[in-house]
Amino acid sequence: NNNGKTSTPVTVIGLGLMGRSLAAAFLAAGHPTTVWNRTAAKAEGLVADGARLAPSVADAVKASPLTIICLTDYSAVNGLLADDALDLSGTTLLNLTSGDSAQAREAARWAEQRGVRYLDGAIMAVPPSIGTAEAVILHSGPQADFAAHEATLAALGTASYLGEDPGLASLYDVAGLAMMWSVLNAWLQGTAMLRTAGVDAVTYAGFARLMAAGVAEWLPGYAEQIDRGEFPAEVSALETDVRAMDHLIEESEALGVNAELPKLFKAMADRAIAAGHGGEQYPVLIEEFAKPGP
Ligand code: FVH
Repeated sequence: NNNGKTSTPVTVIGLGLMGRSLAAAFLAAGHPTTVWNRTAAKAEGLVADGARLAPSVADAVKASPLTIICLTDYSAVNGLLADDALDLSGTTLLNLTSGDSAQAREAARWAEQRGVRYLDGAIMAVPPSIGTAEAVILHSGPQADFAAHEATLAALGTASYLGEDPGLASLYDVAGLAMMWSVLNAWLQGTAMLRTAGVDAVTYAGFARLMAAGVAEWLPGYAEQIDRGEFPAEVSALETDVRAMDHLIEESEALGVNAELPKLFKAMADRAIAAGHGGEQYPVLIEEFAKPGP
C-alpha cells in the first residue's frame, strides 16, 4: 500500500467517454492501470497520466487481476473476447457495457464455458461523476468475484452488489431508465399544460420537483402491498384515481396539448377496474404491468 491507497493493477478495455473516466479514476486512486482501445489515440491523455497502453487485448487482459470492459454494446464486447487464443485465466472480467439481461446472461454462460471469471455491471452515472460517491455502479454475478475486487472498484464510486444472477445489473439498469423517462415525461406533460397559462418551465419545475420527491416517498409502503398481494385502499381507491385521470385527459385536450400519456394511464387503470379492483389501492395495477399489453 502506498499511503493507504491500494495498488492492485487494473485493466480498462474501451476508452470512450466512459472508459476514459474509469481509467482516470483508477489512476487517481493509485492503481497501476493498463488500457487498450481499438483507436489507440484515445489513450494518449491517460498514458501521459501514467497509464500503460497495452499493444493488444491479449496483453491487456494478462496485465491485471481485474479487467473492466466498457464498449458501445455487447456485440463489440463479443467481437473482442471471442478470440479463443486469449488467455483469460488470470483476470476477472467486469463488463460495464450497457445491454439487456439476456445479453448479460449469455455473456455469463460464455464465460462459464470458457472457465473465465465474469461479473456483469451497469453504470448508473455519467462520466464526470466517476470517482465520486455519486457514481453508483451496479454489479451482479458470483459474490466471491465481486468481493475479491470490491476494494479496487471503490475507486469508481459507490459499488452496489445485487446478487448472483448476472442479469440483475442490466434489469436494474433498464428499470432505472423506466423511472427516469417516466418522471421526465410526466414533467414535460405538466410543463406543456402550464405554459398554455404563461407559466414558464423554471417556475413549474419547482412544484414538479416536490411532486416527484413526494411520490417517491410512497414507494416502500406500496411495495409492501405488492409483496403481500393485498391492496387495501387506505389513501384512495383506484376508482377515485381514474376520475382524476379523466380530468387530466380533458384538461390536456382542452388546452390543445398532447394527451397520449394521460390516456395510457387511464387505459391501464380501466382494465384493472374491469378486473374488479376499483376499490383497491393504486399498486394493484402491478397486475397490468406484469403481463403483455393488448
Ligand atoms: N456516456 C454515458 O454517460 C453513459 C453512462 C451510462 C453507461 N454508458 C454506457 O457505457 C458504454 C460506453 O459508452 P461511452 O459513452 O464510453 O461510448 P463511446 O464514447 O461511444 O465509446 C465507445 C467505446 O466502444 C469502443 N468500440 C465500439 N465498437 C467497437 C468494436 N467493434 N470493437 C472495439 N471497440 C469498439 C470504442 O472504440 P473506438 O471507437 O474508440 O475505437 C470506444 O472505446 C456504453 O455501453 C454506454 O451505454 C455510458
